[in-house]
Amino acid sequence: MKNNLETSIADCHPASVPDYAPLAELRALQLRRLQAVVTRAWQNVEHFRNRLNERGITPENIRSIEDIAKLPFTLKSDLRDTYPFGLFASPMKDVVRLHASSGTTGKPIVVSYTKEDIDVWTSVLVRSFAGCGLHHGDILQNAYGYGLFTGGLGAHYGAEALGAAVVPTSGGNADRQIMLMKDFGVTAICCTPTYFLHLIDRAAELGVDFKELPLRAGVFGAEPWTESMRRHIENKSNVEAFDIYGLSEIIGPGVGCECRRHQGLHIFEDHFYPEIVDPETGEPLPDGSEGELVLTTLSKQAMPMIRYRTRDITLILTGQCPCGRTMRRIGRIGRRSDDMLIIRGVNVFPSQVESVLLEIEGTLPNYQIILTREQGLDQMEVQVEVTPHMFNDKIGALQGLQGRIQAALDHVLGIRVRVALVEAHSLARSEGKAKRVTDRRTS
Ligand code: DLL
Repeated sequence: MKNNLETSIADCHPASVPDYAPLAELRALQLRRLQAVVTRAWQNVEHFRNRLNERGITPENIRSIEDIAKLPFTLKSDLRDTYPFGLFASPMKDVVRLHASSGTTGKPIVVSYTKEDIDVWTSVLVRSFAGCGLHHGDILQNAYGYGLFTGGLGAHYGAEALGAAVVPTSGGNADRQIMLMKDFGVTAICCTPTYFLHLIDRAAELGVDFKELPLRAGVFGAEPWTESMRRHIENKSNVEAFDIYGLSEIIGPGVGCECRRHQGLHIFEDHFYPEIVDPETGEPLPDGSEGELVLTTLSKQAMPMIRYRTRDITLILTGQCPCGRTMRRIGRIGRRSDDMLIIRGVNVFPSQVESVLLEIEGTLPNYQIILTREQGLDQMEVQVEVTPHMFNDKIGALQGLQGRIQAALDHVLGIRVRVALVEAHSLARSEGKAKRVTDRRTS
């Protein structure tokens, strides 16, 4: 018998609750869907067909779920190299939405959705929210950014389909967020965990006690966070804090989410097949071993992703969750195997900073990125060495250069950064591989 907490999902969508499917049924469904998605990608995506040809395999070679290991990986660079639409498996007339996320250089990576993809995305968010104990009647403030980022619209449609009343505040303007939360009697919030820490601090300054508000659940993700941040959030508010995971390449938020047992994040395995591989060799690792999460979309139409290397380091937890769901769980994502930084929920690669600086006259190819956290908010400072004659010039020239760098970085990174110009040779040189990033954010 499931307890009351877990039955809330059945209350929402009684006809489609695969979360508790018997394992044999789930594996059979996964195999059927894997065969279909591989066939779809093979027929419609030249890049993927070439990859299979190189390996001498065809979709017919996928006879069991374990055969997934025969398939080639997809990397972020594949999205970059086929920019913008090269991995689409649907004609543009069937695409109803495009989103984008930071690439490693100036161009973003682009993802697309058909109507069916949007319906799947909405359904996994309904299942995520329901697993957090949210339901029809909740008032949910959605402070994930709306726009090209998947967080805002993804969470929005999921919450609406659940039957919650959505307050689409998007990110920013903490004072207004707090006012609306109080005045509207908001019961649940979605945002990055660090933004919620910032709201807690700002509310205290405004004399608002989160413990006196009806706010009872927070669904936090888009960046790594820790158990100590969870404790801090829960001590300072009456919020039960949930970890939600996802990435644009796979669908957006809702690839996996914690349930009320808080023992890992259930992956919605009927749509996203998880594997863990050794980040160095790419060899599959057994459940329980830490490694890189690799995900395959089992039902994506517009842009199937086969064995996508997420670069997120985690493990697949062994055993079943006491909630009764059969969907496997992953542990918290604490780090990545590449150099991607997440700043206020936005993905940033040091190589993007480098490509901006290379284009700007007067800078030297030596820079440092300093990350700090002020009042719960991430700050990024880019220190850039400039050519000696710039420092000999008038102050106006330096200010002009600083403004140009600032504007170019803001444009390419999509976040506000501070720029500090420093004299040539004043930044520490490293003996080996350049150390570009100093991360002073503490959890
Ligand atoms: O961050 C989607 C999302 C929106 C997830 C809202 C959760 C909530 P991207 O911008 O493509 O998509 O960034 C994906 O963010 O590969 C992880 O490195 C990181 N990430 C996402 N969720 C978590 C989490 C969205 N719960 C990248 N814990 C991923 C740790 C996370 N890292």
